[in-house]
Amino acid sequence: MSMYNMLLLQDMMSWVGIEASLFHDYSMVLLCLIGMGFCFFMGLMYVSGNFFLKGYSSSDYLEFTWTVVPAFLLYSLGVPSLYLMYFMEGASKYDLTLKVIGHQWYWSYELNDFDTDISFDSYMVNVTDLGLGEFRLLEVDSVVSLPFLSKIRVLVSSGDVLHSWALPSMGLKIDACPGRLNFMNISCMRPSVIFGQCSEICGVNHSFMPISIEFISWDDFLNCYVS
Ligand SMILES: [Cu+2]
Repeated sequence: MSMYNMLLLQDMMSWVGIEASLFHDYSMVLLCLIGMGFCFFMGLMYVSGNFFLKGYSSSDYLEFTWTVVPAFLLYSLGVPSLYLMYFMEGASKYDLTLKVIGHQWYWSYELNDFDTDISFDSYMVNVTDLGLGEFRLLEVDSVVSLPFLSKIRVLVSSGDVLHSWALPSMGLKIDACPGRLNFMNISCMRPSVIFGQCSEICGVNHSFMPISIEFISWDDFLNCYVS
């Protein structure tokens, strides 16, 4: 989860998140190298008073290089970016569907794959009711339990205003729009508890509608909801 002294992204719990995190690292390295190169040549020109470029009028080789190298760099950013975009929405078969509905200011969840439909509301736990080791502004009264190592389709909508269902450690954020159904798939790699928060300014209690999901085994999941 996110801590006060963290500089980079959180450790990712899903394949999509890991791929997104790696792409972020690659882009940052590229950005830093381009920035350093730019500063170096600007500094060189400033310090030398253009001494090196005196009498330099044209060069086919230089023009070829400053066209091909940036094109290659853009290509190396664009291809993995497109690959990642399709990877995020690519799955066509799901083990389970979770429906998420944003409200001012709580989340409602539904699981409709079983004989009896399961639906519940998830409210933030008040600061005064927190137990030892629990996290302020992140704990909820009804945690969503989902099986890990499974493809889960998440359908997100809203009952009133715009919300956003965001789980940073899954590399996931979906807008919850009233009258519209957005979807994305999640797949967690290990048993874990994952926290998130609403990421769309949705009203005065926007900061008080956290998301908490625990990923458990299929057996525990079926015991939890079906039996
Ligand atoms: Cu919200």
